[in-house]
Amino acid sequence: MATKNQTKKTSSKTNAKSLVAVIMGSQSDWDVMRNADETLTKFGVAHECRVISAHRSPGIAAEFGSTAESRGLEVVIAAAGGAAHLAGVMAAHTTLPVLGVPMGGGALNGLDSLLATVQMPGGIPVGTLAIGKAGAVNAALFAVAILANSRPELRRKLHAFRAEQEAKIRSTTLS
Ligand code: RP5
Repeated sequence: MATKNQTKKTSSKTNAKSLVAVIMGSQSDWDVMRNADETLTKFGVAHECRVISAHRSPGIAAEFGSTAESRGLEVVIAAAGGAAHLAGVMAAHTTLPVLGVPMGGGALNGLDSLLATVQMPGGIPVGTLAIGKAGAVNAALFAVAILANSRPELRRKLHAFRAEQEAKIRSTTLS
């Protein structure tokens, strides 16, 4: 079992450098954030997943954010619960697009994480997705959409994914 601040997993079929980082405040977020990992894997996007806490490991968070661009990353997905500062801290340290995923559960059922992630003061943007699993999947799809601007193969895969979703709806019958 991976411990806090360890790289949880690096996913790349070709051992290419990661284009997307999926980071989360705690190992307890992994059950939800594995959905982002799986979605990026489905699209064949080289990525890495790891635990970094804005509160418990502020030095690691600052270093990760400030070196993200020079390491070749193009998008950072940051998930956190409670007083969810991780995405905001990442955005403070990098000009790469940062996508925030508020974690559910906790005393306020994710409303605290949602507000903490989405309410960034002007000047330091965080693109905030839905609470929990939907947000994890959509953050990955959003990352793919960003990468697809300069990668026609990813754009084709996104079109195919949408067509597949539509075909499923079209073939749904209610008994
Ligand atoms: C946040 O606190 C994490 O992102 C997690 O969602 C929440 C609870 O963390 P644990 O106490 O389960 O480690 O920093």
